[in-house]
Amino acid sequence: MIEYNKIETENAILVGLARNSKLKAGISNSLDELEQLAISADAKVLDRRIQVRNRPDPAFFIGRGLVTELKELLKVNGGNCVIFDDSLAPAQQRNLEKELEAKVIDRAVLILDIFANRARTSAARLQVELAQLEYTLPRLTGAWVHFSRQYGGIGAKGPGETQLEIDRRQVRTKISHLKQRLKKLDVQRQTQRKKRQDQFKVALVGYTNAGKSTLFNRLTKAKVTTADMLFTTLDSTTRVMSSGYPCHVLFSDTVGFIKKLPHQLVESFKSTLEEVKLADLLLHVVDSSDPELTERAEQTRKVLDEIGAQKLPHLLIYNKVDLAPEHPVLEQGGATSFEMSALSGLGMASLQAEIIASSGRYLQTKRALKA
Ligand SMILES: Nc1nc2c(ncn2[C@@H]2O[C@H](COP(=O)(O)OP(=O)(O)OP(=O)(O)O)[C@@H](O)[C@H]2O)c(=O)[nH]1
Ligand SMILES: [Mg+2]
Repeated sequence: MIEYNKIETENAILVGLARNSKLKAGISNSLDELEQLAISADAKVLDRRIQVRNRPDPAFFIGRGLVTELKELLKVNGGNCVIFDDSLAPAQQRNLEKELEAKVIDRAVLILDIFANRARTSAARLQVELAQLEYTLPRLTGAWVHFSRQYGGIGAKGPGETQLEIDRRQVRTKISHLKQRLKKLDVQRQTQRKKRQDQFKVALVGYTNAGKSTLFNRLTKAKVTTADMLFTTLDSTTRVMSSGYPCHVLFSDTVGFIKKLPHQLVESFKSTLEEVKLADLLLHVVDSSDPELTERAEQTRKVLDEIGAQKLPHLLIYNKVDLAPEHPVLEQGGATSFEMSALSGLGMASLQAEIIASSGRYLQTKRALKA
């Protein structure tokens, strides 16, 4: 992946749109998350604005009044970037950049940028690069190129530099090459998966930072990196356990989900997310101490829906109960739930007993089918 030399750090203003004033508090939480994303992408956040407006302006997304205010704010605070919480149409982005004379990006670009920085395995790097190119293709115009050349930084990593020299056709060719390479990797994966046919497959899913990797490490004695930040895990890790289980149990730790995960990423990570789709049991991990617990669990379900994994049997894991013994109870569609702390180990025994029981039932069904 091509790395851009950072020309200057982004000093950014965050912008969110609330359809009505009742939704303002939710948008404010969303901007808190956007700020975390911005910080993860090495930007500095100077200020934020929420505009109440029942529909986005077709040309500028926000109203002209706010455009003028942002221009002034950028000037006064030495800002050079505006980050929108919602997806901008290519034309809105161009108009805003022209008017504000600053770089304009949206949540999707930030997420793509963080993924580009953190992807380690060749599959993850190819998948991110593909997603970036798919995102960039409709935005390849003189204006966009001009600003990314001028400012560098967020959104200019990965294929950013290439787009300066090449035209759409070349980007399309690159996309098709990447797809071919990913297809080859997919064939290798399929072969690996065939070998796992008799294993009981358990996949951990959930919003980013819920504690999936911490739980995965407890379940498998692995040492996957865990950290209090968004998207620590990008590449899936699997471990097979047999001791104490009636059959081999394959655990997979996967990439976390987030609100407005760019669809290009979901699309290009499909083969990684296949681990989830092919699981026999999902552990949906939620952070009990998260004030946005209900909404974020819903977002996870949406992504599961998008990848066709919504009907799989699942357990609901209220993690981090050490921080929030009193947490909201989710509508869980008949799923068994567990209260636990992956950090301290509280509640592990009952979860493990349930996985042992489920894998036992799986083994019985397999045997019955073979007989
Ligand atoms: N207090 C407390 N903290 C926890 C618990 N489980 C995880 N954490 C912390 O929460 C943070 C995120 O944990 P991870 O396991 O990295 O979360 P993840 O879901 O894998 O996150 P991503 O890979 O970024 O999507 C880390 O700082 C963990 O130490 C818990 O039960 N209690
Ligand atoms: Mg993780």
